[in-house]
Amino acid sequence: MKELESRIKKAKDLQSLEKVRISVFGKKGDLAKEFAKLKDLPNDEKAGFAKKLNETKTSLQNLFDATKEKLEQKALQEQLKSEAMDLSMYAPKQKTGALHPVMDTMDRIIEYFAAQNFSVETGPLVEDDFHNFEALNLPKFHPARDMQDTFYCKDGSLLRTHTSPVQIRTMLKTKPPVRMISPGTVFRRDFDLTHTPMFHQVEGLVVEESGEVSFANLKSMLTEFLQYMFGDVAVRFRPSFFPFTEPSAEADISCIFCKGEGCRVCSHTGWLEVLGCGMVDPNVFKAVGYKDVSGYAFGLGVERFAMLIHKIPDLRSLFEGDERLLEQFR
Ligand code: 2U9
Repeated sequence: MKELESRIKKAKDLQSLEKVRISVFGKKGDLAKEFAKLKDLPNDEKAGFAKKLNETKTSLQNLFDATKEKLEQKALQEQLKSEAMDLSMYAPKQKTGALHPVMDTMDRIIEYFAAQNFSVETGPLVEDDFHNFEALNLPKFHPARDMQDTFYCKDGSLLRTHTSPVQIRTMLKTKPPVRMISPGTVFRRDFDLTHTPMFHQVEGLVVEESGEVSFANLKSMLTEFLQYMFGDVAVRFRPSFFPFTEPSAEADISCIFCKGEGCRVCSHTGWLEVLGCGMVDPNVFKAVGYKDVSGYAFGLGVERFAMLIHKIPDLRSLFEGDERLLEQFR
């Protein structure tokens, strides 16, 4: 009995206690051996021996349970100590990313038109002469091609100068009606204070049966869009010219900096030009084989929108990757 007690007490951890448990309480353990002696005892000694043995077993079991609890506590304390965190330790600040203001603006524009049932179409950045120019009423040697300073590849392919070829591709593969926008990257050989060789556009196109859409529809649709993007602004349309639309117009909003009073940003006109639009020229429909339809289209530069919305004065800062600018959009 004393020997068994000391065996339990000597266990240093839960593993060694488990071994002791098997050797004392197990099927082939010391207690089992003692109980086995019962059958060989004379009947009158059996009851007394069994009683004593049961008392011994209970007392060993109590000692075992207490020891187990003590060792479990010890193990827990050791685990807590080894896994402890030093909350005063220096931790460098983690930088989190954010959408670039141009992408954020693009997403807002896309969300607006998607909610108005426009499909969102994309196309290749490397285009051919037909989809980028010819089909858009810009035949070879047309003076309007000078408006587009183009990056050409040696094989005659080119970097698209606008997202309009996506509308051409969409019309070539689907029947009218069409209600789409084409957001994306475009390229022009232009690099100065107000132009970068790569920039972003969102263009839109609506085509219906002849007579179903009018310039008035275009004006009201764009007025609502511009007021969604810029808030409580006045919108006006001025006649303009684009080879792919006729009639064409440019849309202005009342200056968001001076509320139309006149300031340096709006060149003291009270107005800011924000997009171009018009009724699709019949020659464009002819190029894609659309008959008896009418439609309107518009195009805008996303960088200009982002600069106006966030009051960013210098276009080039959008492309420099300077964290001091980007940090402000987290
Ligand atoms: C098809 C038919 C017509 C797209 C249009 C504009 C007017 C326009 C400029 C805005 C600023 C380009 O990024 S910018 O410099 N765009 O003014 N874009 S109408 O007209 C289309 C397009 C495709 C088939």
